[in-house]
Amino acid sequence: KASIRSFSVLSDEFARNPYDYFAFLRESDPVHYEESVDGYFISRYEDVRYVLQHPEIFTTRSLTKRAEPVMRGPVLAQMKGKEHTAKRRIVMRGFSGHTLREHQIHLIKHNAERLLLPHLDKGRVDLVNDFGKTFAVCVTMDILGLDKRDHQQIQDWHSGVADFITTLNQPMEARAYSLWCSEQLANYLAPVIKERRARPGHDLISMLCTAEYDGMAMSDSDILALILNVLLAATEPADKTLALLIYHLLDNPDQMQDVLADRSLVPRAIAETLRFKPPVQLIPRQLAQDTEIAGVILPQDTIIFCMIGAANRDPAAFERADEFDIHRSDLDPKSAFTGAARHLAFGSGMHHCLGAEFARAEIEIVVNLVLDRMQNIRLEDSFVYRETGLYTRGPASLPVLFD
Ligand code: 2IO
Repeated sequence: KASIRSFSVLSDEFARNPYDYFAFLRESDPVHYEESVDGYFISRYEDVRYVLQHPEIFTTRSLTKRAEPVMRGPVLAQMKGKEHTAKRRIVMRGFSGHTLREHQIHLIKHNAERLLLPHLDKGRVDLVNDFGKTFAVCVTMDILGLDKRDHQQIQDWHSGVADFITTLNQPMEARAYSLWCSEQLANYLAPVIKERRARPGHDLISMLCTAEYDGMAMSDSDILALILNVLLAATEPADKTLALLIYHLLDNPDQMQDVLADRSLVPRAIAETLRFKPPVQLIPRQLAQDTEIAGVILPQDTIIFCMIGAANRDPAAFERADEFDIHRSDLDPKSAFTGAARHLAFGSGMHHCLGAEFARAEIEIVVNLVLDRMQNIRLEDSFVYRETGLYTRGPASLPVLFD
């Protein structure tokens, strides 16, 4: 199917169906060099896990170029030591702080119901473009405490910023547009930060404004970077995960029936979707020293990309790894959303996704609502399934019909 000399992660074939090439990469080219990005793509489960669990060797320094220009300051993934522990805890409290739990479940439900309602009489909805994208950005805006009347604006600027981080060779004009979007977000958020410092509420921005690190309040630019960090990390993968889950249940009618009959299977279905098709397919790292991976010696400063999708389908880690099976015995829905997860969709080690538990709640609530309100849910007849994205990846659209 592919040969080492001609294969490229940037080819049209790979973009159409990367899953077809994962076995070739793991077996024949586990440390694949890509000239145009001057980086190596790591595809074996064991190697990817090792990389993610050794942040002193495989650093996040590459984010200074990949993310910082649009994030306008360091994100959590770039931090370490005391600063990382303290700031991660501050952000984490905004997502899952025990006093606010009920409130968060309520806001997820409220947004899902409000945004689904206008489509229910029609018997048709595109779960990505008519619902998922708006749902994802509205939930994030509620967590942050932003005015949802501006959701379209924020969604557009978010897309521009996400494009910068997730495009491997971004053209110059697109880059300029991304930087412009980032600037608009900064201008939009500056007066909000000012106001929350003066009159804090219970939202995440207020928590960032009032929290102290090392006995000091955070600067406006530190807060801005963390707001953009949350905006991106919470929004970008959410619509993709929802659409991937619904698609694979529709594609496996027996498993759809099982879930409809027993909703306690929903967390399993989420976890299996994340293993089978992680919405974040790549995690970049940069070498602090000369290092060997799978027999290949790479020099200090080398950029590498962990291929999460390929690692999650490694037969060395999962049985029948290329099959979508919510009942698989090597998947534990209890640990799947914690640092002890076997699949690598939330990363692994010290930077394991802090929003994992929130993501589970968000997807669980919206999937249950979709299945409750849309009887006899099915794909539109003429629909041709297509995914887009190499870095963050998901269905381009998912038009479903229901009674
Ligand atoms: C925002 C890729 C959407 C994160 C990123 C610059 C840092 C970090 C991630 C995830 C998901 C995004 N990286 N979340 O891979 O915060």
